[in-house]
Amino acid sequence: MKIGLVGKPNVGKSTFFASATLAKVDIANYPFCTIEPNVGVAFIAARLDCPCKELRQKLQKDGRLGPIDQNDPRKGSICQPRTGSCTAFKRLVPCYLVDVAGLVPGASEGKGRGNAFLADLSNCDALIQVVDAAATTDIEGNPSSPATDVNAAAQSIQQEIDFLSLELDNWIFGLLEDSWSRGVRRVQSEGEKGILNFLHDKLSGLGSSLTLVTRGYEQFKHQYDDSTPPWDWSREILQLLAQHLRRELFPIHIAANKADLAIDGVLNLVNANGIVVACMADMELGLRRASAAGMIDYQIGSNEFVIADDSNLSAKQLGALNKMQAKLTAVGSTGVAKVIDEVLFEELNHIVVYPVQDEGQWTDGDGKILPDAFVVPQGITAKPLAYKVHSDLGDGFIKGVDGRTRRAVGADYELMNGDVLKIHSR
Ligand SMILES: Nc1nc2c(ncn2[C@@H]2O[C@H](COP(=O)(O)OP(=O)(O)OP(=O)(O)O)[C@@H](O)[C@H]2O)c(=O)[nH]1
Ligand SMILES: [Mg+2]
Repeated sequence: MKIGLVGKPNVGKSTFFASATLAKVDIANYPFCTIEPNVGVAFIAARLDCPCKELRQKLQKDGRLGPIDQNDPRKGSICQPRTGSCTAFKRLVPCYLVDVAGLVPGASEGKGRGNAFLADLSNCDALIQVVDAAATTDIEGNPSSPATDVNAAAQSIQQEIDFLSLELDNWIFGLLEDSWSRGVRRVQSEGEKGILNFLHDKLSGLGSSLTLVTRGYEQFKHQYDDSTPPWDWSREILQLLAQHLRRELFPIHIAANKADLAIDGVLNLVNANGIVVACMADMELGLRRASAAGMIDYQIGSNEFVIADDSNLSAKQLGALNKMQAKLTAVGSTGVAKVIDEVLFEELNHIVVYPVQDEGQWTDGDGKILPDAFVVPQGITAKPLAYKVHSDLGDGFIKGVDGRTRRAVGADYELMNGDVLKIHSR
C-alpha cells in the first residue's frame, strides 16, 4: 500500500511526511525545498483491536496469564509484531508514503520538475493532495499574506485542488495522445478488449492494472456514448478518457493543511472529488517528536496529550504546549493519521488480517504471537493472501483454517477484517 503526497510547493508535504513517518527530511518556507522524493513508512492503527486482546482474555480465563499490570508499558498487548507495534491492543500497521517535489501549473508540459516528478508517483494506490488551507502561499508556493476573507481563502484552495487534478489528467492524456490513432487501429480487430489492453500497456509503467483501466474506461463510456471509431476520437474526447483513467489510477484526497491558521468554515466552501480533512502537520510533527523524547504522552490521532511529570519543561515550552492543546481541541485532531486512515480503510477499502502458522496458539514457527498484520484489499480470498505471505504458500495452497472457529476454509474463502488465518500448503 503506497500513498503519494502531492501538491503545489511549500504547503507542508514534507512536514506531513515527516510527522507521519518520523523520518528526517528537509522542511523550509520556500518553494521546491524537496527535489528527490522521500519514501517512508507511516504506521496507522488498525480499526479493530488486535486479536491479541482475545488471546489474552483466553489465557487469563485459563489461568495462564494474570490481569493487566498497572505499569505494563504495552497496556496489555501480548503480540510480537515483526513490523509496527501494538499498545493497548491498538495494532499499528504500515503504509508507505512518498513525498515528492512540489507541482506547479504546466508541470505536465515539463515546467518545474515536470514529468520526472510525475514518474515518482507511479505505483501509488492513491494520492493525498496537501493544500494550504490558510492561503499563506501563491500558486507557485511563494509566501504571501494570508487570506483574510473566507471566500478569497476558499477560492485559493479551490484553485489548488483544480489545477492539480488537471495537471495529472493532462499527464495521462500526454501518454495516450502520442500513439493513440496508430495504436488503437492496430488492435481494432479485437474490439473493446483490444483498446483495454492497449490502455493497460500504455499506463502499466504507472502501476495500472487491467481492472483499474477497465473501470476507468467504463466510467468514460458512461459519459461518452458515441459511435465514432476510437482512432477518430478528438482531443477533447481523449481528454475525457484520460480524466476517467486518472481518477481510477490516482484518486486524490485532500489534506487541508495549516488548519491552525485557516479561517473557520473555509473548508465548507470547497469542492473536491475525494475526502477533505483539516490538518495541522506542523503540530503533529511537534507532538510526535515531543512524545518520542518522552516529554509528553500522545497517542497518534488523539485530540489530547498529557505532559510527563518529569519532563522539566521551561515556562515557554509549557506555554507552547498549552496553545497546541487549545488548537487540538478546537480542530479535533491534527488530521494526519485521520486522513491516512480514511483513505486506507474507507476510500481504498482495505482490511487487516493476521496470518499465523499455529491456529491454536496464533503464533509463527518460532512461537512469536501474531507477528504479521497484512493490509489487504477487502474481498481478498485465502489463496491470493497465501501468495502475499510467501509464493511457496500460494503455489502449494491446500486449505486455510480460521483461527477463531478452527473451521477449514477453501481457496475462495473471502477474508474478513481482523481474521486470523492458518494456511496449509504442500
Ligand atoms: N502554520 C503551519 N505551517 C506549516 C504546517 N505544516 C507545514 N508548515 C510550514 O510550511 C512550510 C513548508 O513546509 P514543507 O513541509 O517544506 O512544504 P513542502 O510542501 O514539502 O514544500 P516543497 O518541498 O518546497 O514543495 C514550512 O515553513 C513549514 O513549517 C502547519 O500545519 N501549519
Ligand atoms: Mg517538501
